[in-house]
Amino acid sequence: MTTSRLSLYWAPASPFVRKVMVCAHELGIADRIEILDSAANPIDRDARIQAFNPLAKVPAARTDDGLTLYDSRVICEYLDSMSADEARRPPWLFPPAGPERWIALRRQALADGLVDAALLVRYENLLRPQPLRWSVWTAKQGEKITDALDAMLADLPDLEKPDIGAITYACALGWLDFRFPDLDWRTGRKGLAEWYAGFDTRPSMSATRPKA
Ligand SMILES: N[C@@H](CCC(=O)N[C@@H](CS)C(=O)NCC(=O)O)C(=O)O
Repeated sequence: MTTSRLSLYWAPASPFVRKVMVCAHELGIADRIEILDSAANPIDRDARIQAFNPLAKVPAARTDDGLTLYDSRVICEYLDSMSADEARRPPWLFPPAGPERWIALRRQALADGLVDAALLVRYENLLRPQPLRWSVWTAKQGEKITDALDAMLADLPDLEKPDIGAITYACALGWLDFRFPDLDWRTGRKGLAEWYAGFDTRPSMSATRPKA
């Protein structure tokens, strides 16, 4: 693999974009990502993003040699593999096939799923016209968020190992604080709150705080 830089459709508040940037910081290659401005919106799709990703969602990326990459899961693994190839070492963030990998990927799926549900609630409240909003929909997405948080509490990653599972947990929790400050997810989940407080001190987290 010869690519040394990546152009990335980026958004300051997206937890999925943040996941990519946290990975880049952990790998020490954040300065090799060229940030492209974008305005992802499901009902006003951004044609610039769509040139990279038919779904017009961020993050979406393109390598120096013209390979387009999406979604966050693919871009994060690409960055890990690119950095490992160049440094001639094993990947750091995505463990090799085996129980450690499946657990890290499962944690990524869980925390991404939490954000998917929370994003649907946000879009429902922000984008859907008031008369069309459905409280049952919002409540049921809320159940998914609660159940995902409980599952995260029961399956805490090693604080010393910032793999893709841990990074995804942290970006999801940071985004809940940012977009749903009244959710109070810490109550009754002391272990998860403490884990997050510890992970959030990493320089990769400080460098990527979400902004409105
Ligand atoms: N599974 C995707 C989710 C990406 C996603 O939902 N991004 C949001 C911003 S946080 C977006 O682009 N929304 C616009 C849309 O839904 O059309 C990933 O992991 O990258």
